Amino acid sequence: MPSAFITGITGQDGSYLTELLLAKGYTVHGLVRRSSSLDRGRLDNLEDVSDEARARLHLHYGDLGDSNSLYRLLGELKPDEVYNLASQSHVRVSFDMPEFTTDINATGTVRLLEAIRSAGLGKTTRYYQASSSEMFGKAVETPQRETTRFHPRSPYACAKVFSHYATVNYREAHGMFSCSGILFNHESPRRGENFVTRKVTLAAARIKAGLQEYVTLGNLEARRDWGYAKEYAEVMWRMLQQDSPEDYVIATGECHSVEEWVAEAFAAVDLDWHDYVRFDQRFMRASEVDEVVGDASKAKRDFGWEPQVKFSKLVKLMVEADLKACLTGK
Ligand code: NAP
Ligand code: F7E
Repeated sequence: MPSAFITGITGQDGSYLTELLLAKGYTVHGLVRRSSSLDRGRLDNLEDVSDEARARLHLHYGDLGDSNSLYRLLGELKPDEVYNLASQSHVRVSFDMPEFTTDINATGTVRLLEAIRSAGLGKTTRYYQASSSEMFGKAVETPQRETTRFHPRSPYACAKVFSHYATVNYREAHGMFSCSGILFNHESPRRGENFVTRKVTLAAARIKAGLQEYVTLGNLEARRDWGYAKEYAEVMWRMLQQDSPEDYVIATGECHSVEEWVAEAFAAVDLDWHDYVRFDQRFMRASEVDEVVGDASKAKRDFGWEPQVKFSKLVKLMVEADLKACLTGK
């Protein structure tokens, strides 16, 4: 049975990928950070995982900032596949903590790649890097594809560009099966509560349920290509099953403004958003990504990938999940 090592396993994507790999019969090893709380809500609530499958899930303490833990774990576990999903993933926060963000999102990638090589796995283990549409930033062409030049606009995006090229370099220099998924924004009911999509669907649900009065937001004009995280996690696995390592853009090809997301979410609970949204300068960014939209035709051509859930369906499924949780208290 194949085995996988996932960094960032407690995050949105890590939880979906874990469900998928367990369902495929993998043994899954996850890297978890020590924290004062043992709350790992997403992993505690994995869906459709039998007791037998859950017994194949193993969590290990470590950190992308700590080489020793990575070297020890890769040496001991010798996984067939490594998925590097861990990062300080909040773009706005990266302006407050640029050094930490660079250490984890950029240097952390090299620590992990070197740990794989040092364990003697450089020619056998397959590596997936979580690259991001934020790398396109002030985009030089629309839509963005694998060949579009990067113009990062935040410490987060600069670090992701570094890791993207490190992944290419380990492929070219050391012959590793290392590849990047350049994933555009992907959302779900498991999305962190301080990303704009979830912040808004949660607020709409809570306001409807009488638990909240209003929500404060920043730039409503930014435009994003939002897809469904569950579908995007499946692509990560698919990329590692190809005959050769290649990078892929994964996107829906549809672009909507934050304001459109807000309007759709409040409409889903029969409310007019104008009555509930306030502006707060704190949520503005020093340099913004105004608009990104992806062209995923390479993924469609090579392995038939096409998104099933797009904007309206996605907003609706997230609002419904938040409303249900508000009303049932779960
Ligand atoms: P997320 O929910 O924020 O999860 C991030 C994960 O990284 C968490 O498990 C977190 O652990 C872990 N982590 C953070 N710092 C770490 C460190 N120093 N050492 C070890 N683990 C650490 O992010 P996501 O949405 O699932 O995204 C997964 C990856 O894809 C990230 O690399 C993100 O930058 C990238 N990405 C995301 C999107 C998107 O739209 N979601 C798009 C493109 C790329 P804790 O639970 O302990 O905090
Ligand atoms: O912001 C605007 C904000 O934080 C989206 C990460 O997963 O996707 C994500 O990065 C837009 C921005 O996502 C608020 O200014 C307005 O223009 O939800 P976000 P992001 O920055 O696009 C990429 C692909 C990643 O790789 C990242 O890891 O919404 N916005 N008002 C706001 N954003 C937030 N967070 N909060 C607000 O109140």
